[in-house]
Amino acid sequence: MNTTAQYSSLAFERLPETEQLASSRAFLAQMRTRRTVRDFSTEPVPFELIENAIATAATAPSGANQQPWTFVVVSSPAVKQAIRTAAEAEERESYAHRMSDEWLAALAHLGTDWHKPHLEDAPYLIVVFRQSYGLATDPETGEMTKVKHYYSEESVGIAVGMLLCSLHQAGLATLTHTPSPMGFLNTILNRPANERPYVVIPVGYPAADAQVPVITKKSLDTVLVRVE
Ligand code: IYR
Repeated sequence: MNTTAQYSSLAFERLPETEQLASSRAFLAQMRTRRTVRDFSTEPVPFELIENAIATAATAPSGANQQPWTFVVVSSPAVKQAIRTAAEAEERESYAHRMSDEWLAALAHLGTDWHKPHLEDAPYLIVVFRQSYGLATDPETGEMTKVKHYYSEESVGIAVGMLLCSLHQAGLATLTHTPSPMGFLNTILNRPANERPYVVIPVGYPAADAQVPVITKKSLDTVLVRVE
């Protein structure tokens, strides 16, 4: 018997099946229009859209409900420029020397390279940090102690998925960008050692002439396996 858990009744609205289907189909159709965008307009975006997306992400399930995430929202042109400069320096090195031929070949159809103008053009960068462990004050000694976090990679991945859905639903474009290595983000954004950069997400409107690579998604019958 768990002696510390406390419960309340679940608030759950059972929908009629027709409504379930309509809602599920509408969401699918909406999500199918999402594309990763690399060409951003500098047009400003209402901050509440960013705030609501982060509030949505923060409802995600997480290991032991530890919510091991921090979302840093950057709109300062000087800080965006610093991030771009550092990211491009790393990416330049990666594309030239660190990525294998196999990796470069796998990416070729996306047309990416080390240039990252979107890091300055997009009105907001959401930099997501994963808290690899937590920090708590020991009530007896008053000292800061480390708290182990469980499944933090999975937890932050789920939260980022929900963040991307919310931003798309709000009519915004995103790019999931992972410069490698990303340690410079701790320095520029002054984040503590328990926070590891997870992904940089430029957010905004697509540029008027934005181009996207022609790609397809795997068909349902190749990704869905039924065991009945
Ligand atoms: N981080 C690099 C390279 C890159 C890697 C993968 I895997 C991609 O799907 C796309 C890009 C970059 O951002 O260009």
